[in-house]
Amino acid sequence: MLKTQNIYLNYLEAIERLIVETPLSVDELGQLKEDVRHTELLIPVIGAFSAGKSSLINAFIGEDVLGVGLTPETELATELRYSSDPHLLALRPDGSSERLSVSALSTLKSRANEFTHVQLYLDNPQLKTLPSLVLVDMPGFGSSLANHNKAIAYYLPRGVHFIVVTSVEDGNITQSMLRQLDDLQTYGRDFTFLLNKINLRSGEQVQAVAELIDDQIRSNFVTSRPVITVGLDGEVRLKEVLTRLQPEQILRQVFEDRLKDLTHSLLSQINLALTSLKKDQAENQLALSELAKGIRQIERKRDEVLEDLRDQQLDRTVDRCLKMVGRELDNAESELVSAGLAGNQEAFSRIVSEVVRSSMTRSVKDQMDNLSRSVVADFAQAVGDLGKSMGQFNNEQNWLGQLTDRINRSLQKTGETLGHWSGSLAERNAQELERLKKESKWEEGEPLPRVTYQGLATVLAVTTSVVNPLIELAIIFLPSILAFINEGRQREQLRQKVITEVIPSVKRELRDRLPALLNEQIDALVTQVSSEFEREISEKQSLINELASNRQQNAHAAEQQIEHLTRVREALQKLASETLYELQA
Ligand SMILES: Nc1nc2c(ncn2[C@@H]2O[C@H](COP(=O)(O)OP(=O)(O)OP(=O)(O)O)[C@@H](O)[C@H]2O)c(=O)[nH]1
Ligand SMILES: [Mg+2]
Repeated sequence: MLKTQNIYLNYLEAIERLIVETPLSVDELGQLKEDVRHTELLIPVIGAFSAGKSSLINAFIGEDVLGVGLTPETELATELRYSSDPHLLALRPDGSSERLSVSALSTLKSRANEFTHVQLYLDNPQLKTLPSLVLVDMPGFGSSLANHNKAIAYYLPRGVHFIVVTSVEDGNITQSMLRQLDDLQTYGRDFTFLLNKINLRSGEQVQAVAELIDDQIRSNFVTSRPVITVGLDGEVRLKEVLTRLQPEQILRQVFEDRLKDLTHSLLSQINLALTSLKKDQAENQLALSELAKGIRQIERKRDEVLEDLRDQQLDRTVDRCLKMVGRELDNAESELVSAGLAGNQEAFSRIVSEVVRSSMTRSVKDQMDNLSRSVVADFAQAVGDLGKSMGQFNNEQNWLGQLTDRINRSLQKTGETLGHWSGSLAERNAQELERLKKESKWEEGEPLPRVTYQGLATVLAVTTSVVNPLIELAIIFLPSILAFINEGRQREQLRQKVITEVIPSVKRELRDRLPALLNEQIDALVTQVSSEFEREISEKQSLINELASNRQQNAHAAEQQIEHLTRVREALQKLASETLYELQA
């Protein structure tokens, strides 16, 4: 475990002890502890087939464990971890796994379609020195399209940092790679660029390629980054890259906001409790009835928002996404024609699937960003009166503003970087909603059942849940429109075919599928936002209620409780400033 993980766990446990004798509650605490404890930082190694990804990892660990070869070799993404008991687990889509010996790794290539990925446990000193970092050997672009897509779909939202390997033989960054890098950028993921196999070229040639690549990175990405050259020194170079990653800092980025939010929530509960204890019964009753009104307003608003989204926004969102995909497919026209002329169906399909992925990811994410912000603002406006009355009651003027910020922030969270999560949150939440609908015999038009979310349906989780099934569908229907490729056409004929038939039919297919997928995810997002507001309000209700019932039993208790809560507040503030605000690496 990393140092930061230990510090954060200790912090959460200290909070647990602090609040044990108080009416304060934090639902999130248990889950947060679990997440901190089990977090691993996944580092996928990506690149074209034969770029030397597996060889590089083999060199780093000093064992020839991963399969290496001139044809596409790695078909299943393979995670490497340390264990004193060497073995491998091949994981199936349903979450179950098959335990095998390490030597069985090579036999899995032919069974790739049975599994989602492989976890390799090696008794290896190099891996032992990498606590919480998990290298992932990825299939290259050029492995079977279905397997490659499966790996990218799984690791794009989960990887925290990507190592991008290109062979000096390629001469530059290919279109495929540029699209992949674009996806990383959309997901807010950083990467390190390695120019590999430099021992195959002269120093001058390597220099020229490195400069060209540097230009490409500069013109395609906001920030430039060094191109690291690797020859026969892979072991040392990869180690340097990993050392430079600063896992402690990545971990802080993943958890710091959640820990701060939890702390703020507790401090604001303490303030509310102190106010409530000092006010008389009538004032407390008034606050309670305002809070109850707030909950009703949120529920009303939720149905209104959902209806508006379905009736007004959905079509517009679908149109915007499709327009973007259409434009990018048009841009890829000459690339598509070349693949067609070469009679390469696989390459043709790959380009279509990559273009759809990167443009869809970007446009769905943009749309969901806007949508989630406007939904949060709608709910905040719906409880504007409650905001004012809480301001008066508790002298907490900006409660609503802070709540809005917190919800917005958590929707923007990278969310899924936690490697142990099996499915996306949005998926889990959507399933939960379905379960509750069935259980309550819900019918169209009725308010949706309340889902108690275990975490947030973040914008990225939602985007992933829309884009991945779309890509899978795209791969399934593509072959039927690609039969013409083998008919040996001229360039101009092919171009016409691509423009008038292929691109329109891809768009048609997407138009058929996108609305249902979007609709489902928008529902999950709105339900998520409304339940966040409700949770915050009902937390206040139960706190005031509990204090009131305690007070009826024992009038002296109020004084003692005020004293105790004041001490808890001091201790918490001290602990928080030591752990979250002064922590150095
Ligand atoms: N000359 C030279 N050859 C290398 C180097 N690294 C890898 N190779 C060769 O390149 C070929 C491909 O290497 P792999 O490690 O299988 O490449 P990969 O990126 O894992 O490929 P896939 O798994 O197919 O995506 C093998 O024949 C290696 O021997 C290098 O640094 N220099
Ligand atoms: Mg490989």
